[in-house]
Amino acid sequence: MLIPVVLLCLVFSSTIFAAEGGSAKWNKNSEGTIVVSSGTFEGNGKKYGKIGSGSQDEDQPPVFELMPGAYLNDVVIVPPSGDGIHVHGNNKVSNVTFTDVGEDAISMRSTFEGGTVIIENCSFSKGEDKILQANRTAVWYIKNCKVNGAGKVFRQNGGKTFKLDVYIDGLEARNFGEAIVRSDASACTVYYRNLNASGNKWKGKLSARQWDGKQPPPPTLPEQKTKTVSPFAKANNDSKVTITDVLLNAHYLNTDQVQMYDISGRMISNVHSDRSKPAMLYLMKIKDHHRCEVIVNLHK
Ligand code: ADA
Ligand code: CA
Ligand code: CA
Repeated sequence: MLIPVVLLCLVFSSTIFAAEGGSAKWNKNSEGTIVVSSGTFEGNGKKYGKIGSGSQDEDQPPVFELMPGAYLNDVVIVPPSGDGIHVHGNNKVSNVTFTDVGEDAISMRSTFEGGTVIIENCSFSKGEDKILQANRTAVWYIKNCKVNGAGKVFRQNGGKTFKLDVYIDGLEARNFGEAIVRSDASACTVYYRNLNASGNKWKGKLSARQWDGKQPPPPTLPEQKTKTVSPFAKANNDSKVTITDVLLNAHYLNTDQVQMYDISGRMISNVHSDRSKPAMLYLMKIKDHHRCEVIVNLHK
């Protein structure tokens, strides 16, 4: 059954829908993050980044936020690179160069239900700790990538047991401290071929198997189906938008600009406190001339 997940996404007053971005629907949130809500953001080799501190601090904003089904192609991410690229499932990241990885490079958040992530022809330099971070059940396919400098290339946190399948076909990894993949989950399986790595490959309870590229078949992505409905529901000073079953990716929001209430009418504050948890939003009051956009994701 097709259960639409409705995502409420704020588009701030000076939103630009420029030629850049190709077929993508995207906007910049108040933190400067480029939120790609659907389609493919074509960067044409341009530089993005200069966000956050580039340190190991958590809670830095990402440079790109790829909503479920959104793709990113051909960008260079320059420091400070903040929290890199956030993915949510059924995303493709291709031809992306990180010249100096920040807290991490690509992480799947736990806001949505996960899905497949393909990372193709990307290179990651100067990472201190993690390059790829899995916070949700998913299939990851790492294809023709290079890492130069990392603690671990791929990390599922200790104490986490959710299922992960990690396919590696073509990875050159240099100057990493701990392992290519570190996971304590026995439900984490790595299938690999064409791996050129100079150190310890695996750490933890995962199982790693040589892969012939055919069995299991390489992961694929579903057709890009994310569709925007109701182009813009305009909200003026005092309007309240009432939507049920809204899953809100809370860290888009700047509490100075938006007041949110839960279903009992209690104001929700401090929405930044845990970026990995979605907030259920039922009532929303939007100040000034900000607009809101409702997106129905047909993958769900
Ligand atoms: C830490 C943190 C996780 C997650 C992760 C990440 O491991 O404990 O909740 O945020 O970083 O994705 O960067
Ligand atoms: Ca982290
Ligand atoms: Ca991170």
